[in-house]
Amino acid sequence: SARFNHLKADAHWQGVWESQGTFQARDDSPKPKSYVLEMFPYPSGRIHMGHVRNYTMGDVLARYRRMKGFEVLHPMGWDAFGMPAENAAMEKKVHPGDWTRANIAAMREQLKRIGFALDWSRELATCEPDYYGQEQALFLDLYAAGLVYRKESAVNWDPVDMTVLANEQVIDGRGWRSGALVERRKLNQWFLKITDFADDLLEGLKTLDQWPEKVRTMQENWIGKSQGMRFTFELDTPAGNLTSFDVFTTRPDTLFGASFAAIAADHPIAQALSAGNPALQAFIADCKRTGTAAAEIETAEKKGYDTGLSVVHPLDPDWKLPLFVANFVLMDYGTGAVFGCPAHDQRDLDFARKYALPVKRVVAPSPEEAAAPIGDEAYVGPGRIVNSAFLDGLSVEEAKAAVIARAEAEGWGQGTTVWRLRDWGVSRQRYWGTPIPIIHCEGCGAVPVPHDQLPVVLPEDVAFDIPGNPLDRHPTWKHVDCPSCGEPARRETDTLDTFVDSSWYFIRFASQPSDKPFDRAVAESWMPVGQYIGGVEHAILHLLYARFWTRALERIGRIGVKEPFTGLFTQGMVTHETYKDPAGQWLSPEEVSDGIVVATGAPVTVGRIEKMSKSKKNVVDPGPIVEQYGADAVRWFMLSDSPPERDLEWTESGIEGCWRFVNRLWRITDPAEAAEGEDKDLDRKLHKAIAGIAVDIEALGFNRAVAKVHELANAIEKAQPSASRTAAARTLVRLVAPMVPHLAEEAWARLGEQGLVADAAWPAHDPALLVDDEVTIAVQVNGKLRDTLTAPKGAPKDALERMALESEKIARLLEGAAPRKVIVVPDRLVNIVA
Ligand code: ANZ
Ligand code: ZN
Repeated sequence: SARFNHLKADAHWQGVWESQGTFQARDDSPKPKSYVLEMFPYPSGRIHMGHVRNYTMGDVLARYRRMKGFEVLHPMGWDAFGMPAENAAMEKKVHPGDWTRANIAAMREQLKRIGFALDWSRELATCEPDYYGQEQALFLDLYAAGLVYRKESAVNWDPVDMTVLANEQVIDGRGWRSGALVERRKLNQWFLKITDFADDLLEGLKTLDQWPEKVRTMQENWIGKSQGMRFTFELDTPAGNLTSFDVFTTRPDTLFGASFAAIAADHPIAQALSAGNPALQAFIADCKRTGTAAAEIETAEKKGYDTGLSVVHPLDPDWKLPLFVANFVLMDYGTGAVFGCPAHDQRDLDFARKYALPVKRVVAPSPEEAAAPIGDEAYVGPGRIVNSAFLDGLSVEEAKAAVIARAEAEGWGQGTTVWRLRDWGVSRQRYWGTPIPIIHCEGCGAVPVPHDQLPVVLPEDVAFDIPGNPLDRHPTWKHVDCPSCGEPARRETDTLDTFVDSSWYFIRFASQPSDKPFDRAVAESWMPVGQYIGGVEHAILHLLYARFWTRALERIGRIGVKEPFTGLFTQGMVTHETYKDPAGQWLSPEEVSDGIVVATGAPVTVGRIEKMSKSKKNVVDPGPIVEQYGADAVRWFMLSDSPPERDLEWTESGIEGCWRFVNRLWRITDPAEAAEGEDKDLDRKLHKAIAGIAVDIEALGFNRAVAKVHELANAIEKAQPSASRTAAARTLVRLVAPMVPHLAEEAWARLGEQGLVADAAWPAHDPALLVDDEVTIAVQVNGKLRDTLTAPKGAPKDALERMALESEKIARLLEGAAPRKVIVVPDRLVNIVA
């Protein structure tokens, strides 16, 4: 039939793949293995266009690799713990588990409707005890190995909701839900020793040459290795019994530009000075009200309290620097104390301008600028040291080394390596997460839950009508006997950060026995993930935590892999136009037609093209689109036009165009009757497409692959009937199979081919046909035509001469004698004078 019946074909082939287990990955396969993974979704309720784009890319690669003879693991699961389920519980009075599982069921059906080549037999959800129980086992193994510890640490506390807030839940210093001013509170929390691996995580980045440069740089900066110096400032007057304190700097070269010293609000010296000093107490309390997010501290107004004390400059005993307590100095970084150099640090400059402190340049980008004044911007670039006694004329790096050498020789400081990376705090005071498998006993301390008592299962009967952690106020759950001494004890009521759940799910996909987290040998047969695809929003934390967790498992001997993802691709977003009505309210695309509001006829203002988001109402739900146009048209749209790393604008005309093209493919892949004859030009185009599309898919250049399919389709349509044309039309089915698999299966069956196109081999290309323009060269011996050669157009003279002499016929004629002379006319002939 002329039209591709997508409704029938989609359902039919999805059913066939499922019933035949086509995409089930076999652990014991003799084929080489390939692991293709997309970041698993959070089960928010519906699949969105971003998911469709992400999973379509992975799907094309997975299907292509199968055709290339690999045993492919391409699994799917659910990152199912987290806040939104608890929010739904509070707002809609539905249990987080019910909400989550219903969402998973709905989203699973939606994904199946798009025909992804997924191994559903390995599906997992992190909220189920068979997953999180194994995570608890791993957590305890890491605990036993000393990679987990507990310490007191500051959190953002919402005094109205009586809950701890994540940094992103603090907006302008207020709780996102309650609007209350957030306080800093100290709580005992669990930490994972990611800092133990800082050097290795940094070094490992060098091996990840199939990761985007940008992501590697982001990770490098997050780990933040820097060379610095610690040194001691002597106080001119003691603070309580304290007479000195240490500062940490990454810029010892700027020491002659110092104009003040500053300590954190919770520094012991600030604490000592605050006794009997209400003004300082008030200042310290004010500092504590600011959140802990670094970005917040960066943007917050710099404030200080002048202690009236001063410190002695270590390079000049007569030079005194005033000592402040400052809100931008953090207690848990470096030593909680700094020297301020306003000319070369922006925070220090803002601070100095506010408190009228001296600003002295000590680094000059050029000799002419040695005395150039500093305006509103600190100079942080390279240059030569000025105004700095024995350092003058040195470069920044030389001066650092010189100051460190002097400090070490004189005994007031020493060089250090410092990391920006902190240990990973994993405690969350929430219900919907993996319970931390620890029991607190008054006599024994923190006792691990014995392995045979895992999993520690979340209680079902919890209430969300009052704020706080439901686990904490559950009447019975936390009351248990100590596994060690048998006395009454209390369960840990914190749950794990959901980033823990996503730090090893890819290993569990590879192997999921019921009695342990994974089987080492099986997991290693699949790992590492060869191609990981996901959003750039996970470029730092998720990827770093997964790299850490894998290394931690490697260290305790559980797996012989350190880098979990050898290839990484971060895809762009799906965008859409935005619309507003005359009153300035956002309108959804369905409410708009031809520039007017459908319901009222009022004119519409078309706004910017932006990432699809609920808040701007510019979301297009893939569900109905798939029904209307078919899975293949939607998949084709996702791959077309934009390079996959760039944003892709969703348009109605775009999807219509894709639908038309799918129908065109349906017609083209039906070569009517067998025709005779060769069409060299079309052969060449076909083989170029075979080779080129393979290269493009391998490089995730899907839009280029799509363009090549278009070119080939045009060429086939234009060609006269011939055996070449028939072959090209038949081969085209396999070339588009990874992208539009339903159409391809249908066309494959129509051609009378055996089995599934999903199981067919990728067509082979003939390298000889890839040569662009060929010419026929006449080869003469003593003026007589003896042979012809096919050579690339424009081939150089010496190459043609060599080809001619290597020809069998010619060699026979010359009988080993060297030619007297060879005359070459490029692109035409070679005449050998014997
Ligand atoms: C003097 C100086 C001069 C600095 C200069 C910078 C530029 P990164 O690179 O992020 O590691 N610092 C040290 N401890 C701090 C703390 N607890 N809270 C806030 N700031 C702190 O930053 C290191 C620099 O941050 C250190 O180097 C110190 O300021 C500041 F031209 O020392 B610097
Ligand atoms: Zn005990």
